[in-house]
Amino acid sequence: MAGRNKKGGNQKDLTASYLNGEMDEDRVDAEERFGDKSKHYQRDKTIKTQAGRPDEEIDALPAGEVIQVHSLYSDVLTSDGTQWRCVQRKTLSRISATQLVVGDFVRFSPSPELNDLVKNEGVIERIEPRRTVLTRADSFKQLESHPIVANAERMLIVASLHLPEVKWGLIDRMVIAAESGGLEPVLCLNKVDTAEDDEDLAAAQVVLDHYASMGITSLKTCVPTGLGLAELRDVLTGRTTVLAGHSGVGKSSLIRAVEPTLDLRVGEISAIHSKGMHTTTSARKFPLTFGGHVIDTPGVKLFGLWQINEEKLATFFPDVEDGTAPDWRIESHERILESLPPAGYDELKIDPDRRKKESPGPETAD
Ligand SMILES: Nc1nc2c(ncn2[C@@H]2O[C@H](COP(=O)(O)OP(=O)(O)O)[C@@H](O)[C@H]2O)c(=O)[nH]1
Ligand SMILES: [Mg+2]
Repeated sequence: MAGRNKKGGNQKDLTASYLNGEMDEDRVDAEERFGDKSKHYQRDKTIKTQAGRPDEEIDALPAGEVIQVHSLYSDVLTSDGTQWRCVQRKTLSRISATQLVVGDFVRFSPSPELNDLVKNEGVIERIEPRRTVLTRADSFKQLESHPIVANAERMLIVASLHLPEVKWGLIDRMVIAAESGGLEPVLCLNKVDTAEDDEDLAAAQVVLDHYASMGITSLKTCVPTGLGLAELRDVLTGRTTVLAGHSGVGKSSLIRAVEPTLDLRVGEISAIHSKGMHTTTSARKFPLTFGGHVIDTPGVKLFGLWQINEEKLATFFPDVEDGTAPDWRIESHERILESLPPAGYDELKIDPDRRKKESPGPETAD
């Protein structure tokens, strides 16, 4: 009883259907939590129960896609357009090493409708294997993997020619994060109207041509004049695209220019709110009326280069390998190489000295 009283408000509603009978494992779990058995015993037992659940039973459940992850529940959209508020089965979060992220495909058990207010709620029973995954870089370099987006097909890497000035080394990092996660990177050089002169623009074009020689496509855009917006629309149509790029480069403006009804700032506002609720990710998926989706990741400054070692990194720098790289690419390669965790890092404990060195001091934090 103490357990139920502990939950308040919203969570109580969600938990009520969760505990109401037909969900055997959770009922057992709720009862055992207050017994004298050790935590380990309960853990083993719930894993067994979950593992024993026949796959075909789960195959028959409704399928949906996670469009936003909150701290207590996730929004799951089914193909008929219904949005469900789903909690993750406790046993599921215990057996799966990875947390639920935006873009995950799931199977869920709809909870019984209690009344008009408590409906379209469910319990996620299974996360389907991910086709692609994008991870977030955290402090202490990439010592821990934090997936933030699953199953996206493309990453639109937005930079502005000036204001703020494009840093090609950071673009390289984003390209690698995309490609290593299975996403196709597309570069979007925005604010081309800020070019100082023809030479300035020509220099940027040389860089874009260099990327093209490595198979990476790019766009040049300008929101006030509409330059490149038709091409941008084509890139976004019919696919799921993650938006990447630093604040101020024009991501929201570009999306609003091709889809006037969509205001990504809404996502930014909700990210601020959810921060106080310890939400693990602020990524959010938006539908496009001309087909396809964009995923905005406000607050994510850097994507993680997860599981990239020196050898793998070299495959992203074929130009450095064959001696055709311009200086900025050589420098960029060196910088990324320096930032990679040491070989065998996953077996290392983070030592406090290393932690001190790498954690940004107050004067460098932004
Ligand atoms: N000159 C110029 N300014 C732009 C362009 N696109 C966006 N901006 C401006 O750049 C600023 C930041 O844009 P915003 O869309 O909020 O960037 P975000 O932080 O990447 O979403 C705003 O003041 C926009 O009006 C462009 O193509 N040219
Ligand atoms: Mg924005």
